[in-house]
Formats: sequence, C-alpha cells, structure tokens
Amino acid sequence: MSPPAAEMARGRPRLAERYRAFLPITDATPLLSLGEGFTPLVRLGRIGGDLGLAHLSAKVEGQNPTGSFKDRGMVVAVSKALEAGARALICASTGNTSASAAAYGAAAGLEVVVVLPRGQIAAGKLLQAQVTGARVVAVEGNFDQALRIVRELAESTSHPITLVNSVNPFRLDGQKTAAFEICDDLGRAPDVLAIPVGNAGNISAYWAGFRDYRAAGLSAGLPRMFGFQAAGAAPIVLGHRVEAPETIASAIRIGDPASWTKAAAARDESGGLIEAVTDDEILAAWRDLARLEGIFCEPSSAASLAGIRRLAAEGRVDRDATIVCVLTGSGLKDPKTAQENVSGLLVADPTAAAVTEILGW
Ligand code: AN7
Repeated sequence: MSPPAAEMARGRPRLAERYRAFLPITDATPLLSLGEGFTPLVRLGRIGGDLGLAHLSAKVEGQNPTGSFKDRGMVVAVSKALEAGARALICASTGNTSASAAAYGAAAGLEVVVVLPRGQIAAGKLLQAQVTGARVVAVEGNFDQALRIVRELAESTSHPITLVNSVNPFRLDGQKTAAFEICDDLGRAPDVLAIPVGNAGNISAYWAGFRDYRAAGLSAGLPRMFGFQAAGAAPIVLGHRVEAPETIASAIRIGDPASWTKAAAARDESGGLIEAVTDDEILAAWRDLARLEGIFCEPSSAASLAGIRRLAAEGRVDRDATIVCVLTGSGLKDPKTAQENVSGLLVADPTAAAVTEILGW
C-alpha cells in the first residue's frame, strides 16, 4: 500500500525551507522547488591517496535538478521575482545560469529570455534552455558583453522583467546553502574550500554562507577560500579585465567578473588565494575525477581539483587539512569536450569470440 500523501510530503524538506532562517523568504514568498540542493559530499579516496591528502572530498553540485549549482540561487531569485509580480526573467550566461533560469521560469509560468555568446555554449546547456521553452538570443560577442546587454535591458525596458544573473542578490543568498550543507555534513567548516571562479558569485556566496553559519553558532571555524580561474580567463589573478577570455572551460570564460570585489574580499578575509590553472591541468583533473573516482563533472568544475593538485605538488597544502573541492556542474552538459578526450569504441562482430579477441583476453 502506498503511504498517504501527507506522509510523503513530510519526506525531505525543500532547500528554502531547510535554511529559511538564512534566506529572504517570508510568508508572502511563493515557494518553488525542483528538488534542488542536498547534494553529496563524496570522499576522493584515490586522488587524495595519490596526493597524500588524508581528507579530500568533493561537493557534487552536478546532482542539482538542472545539473549545476545555479539552481540553489535560481530557486530563491525566481520565488522572489514571483513575489514581486514579475512576469518575465532575463539573464546572460555561459550556459548553466540560462539552463537554470529556463527551468525555474517554466515551473513558475514566467516568460524567459536568455542572451548567450554565440557558439560558446556547451551543447547540453543550450538544449536545456531551448527544451524548457526559453527564448534564446545568441549575440556575436562574449559573456561579458551579453551581461552588459541584459543589465541595460533590465534597467531600461518597460517590460516587467527580473534580471536573474548573480548581480541579483537573491541568487547569492540561495547559493550560500551549499556552505551550510558542507558544515552540516562535516560537523564543522572545512579547512580549505576550493572552487572554480568565473563571474565570481559562487566563491562570494560560499564565504558569506560560512560566516553566517558560524555567526549563528551552527558551525565552528572558517575555511580558507581557494579560488581557481582558467589561465586564459583570469582577470582577478592578473588584476585587470581580460578583453578576449579563452579557455576550454567555457562556463568560466569570463573576463570581467560581476562579483570581483566580493571575491577578492573572500580571498583576503579568509587568508585564501585566487590563482590560475591551465587548460591542461583542468582537463587532467577532469579526466582523473572520472577515471579514478567515477565522478563525471564538467571541465570548468575540475578547476577546483586542478588547483589543489598544483598546490599539493608545491607543498602548499597541509596533508591533514579537511579540503572540499566544489564540482559545480555535470559532465553530461558538455558532450563535445568529453568526446574529444576519450578513446574510441572497440568494434567487434556479434560473437563472444570476437569480443574476447578484441579485449585481448
Ligand atoms: C559549471 O552560467 O557564469 O564564479 O552564466 O557554470 O559564480 O560565476 C557559470 C559559472 C563555475 C563559475 N562552474 O561560477 C553562467 C556562469 C560552472 C559554472 C562557474 C560557472 P561563478
């Protein structure tokens, strides 16, 4: 016999309810949910062993409903947009924000417009936006130009739209929940939080989350924040804007991050760092996460582990430190990069003998 509806509804709380005390949610806020958050912290035993790091784990954010961490902030931003009477959402994106905005917009019954750099979005992400009914405008330019366009539109148009890029403060509020979950899982804050940096919202949100949780007496300690940009798109590392950012990690191909100042503050206040990792280092970390740990993340996500590996090789991380690498998105979003980095199929006649032969057994 199936359990009564009330009992089923009791199950897992919604993310915005679980951490309501830390979110701008009131009784007037319509609560949406696609089942975001509550992602696993997975021990990286084999990679940690190779590096001599005893407590290395990954926060697997690709397990969110649209396959990236963006859903944590989007659920709050779209709920608040509904509360304010918005009828449409708009964002610029390197792909994940638009996939998330399109999904939550669909669930909320809102019009969604996404402005994307043409030819620079991983195939899965573009399809997510299209399938869930967003109108996609591809511009001949990069993400930074697309963000400037939507900011201008959000200010100037009479259309009742809400901008849902991370310049919308509700996005960062929602993204703080990942820090809360890590503290809940570990029983305290980690010593090091390693994270890819693109538009720099997520590192800022995590830092705010760790501070909020400690201030509320819910966790001990604060992590050092280690941010990693791709070498061809590393404005914060260089200390100046990058006009034509280039990297295989298309999600973080950003030359003028919106939350630059907040990210630099997170770095400095936490005694952390923001450094660059090369595309080769990113791809090596991405491959090893899949082959040694079974975790298929998107290339940009692997920047966090790439950075930790570099620092470990240089003797710059404590071997006993509790280190969490944030893996921000799912590998299924970017089949092209995956295809270019795997070996081919073994093709055989349909007999056990032929398969045995091709396997060399
Ligand atoms: C997988 O979707 O900026 O530093 O428009 O998709 O908070 O920007 C995505 C960013 C890391 C960087 N990993 O986070 C967008 C967008 C993945 C991402 C980042 C992004 P932020």
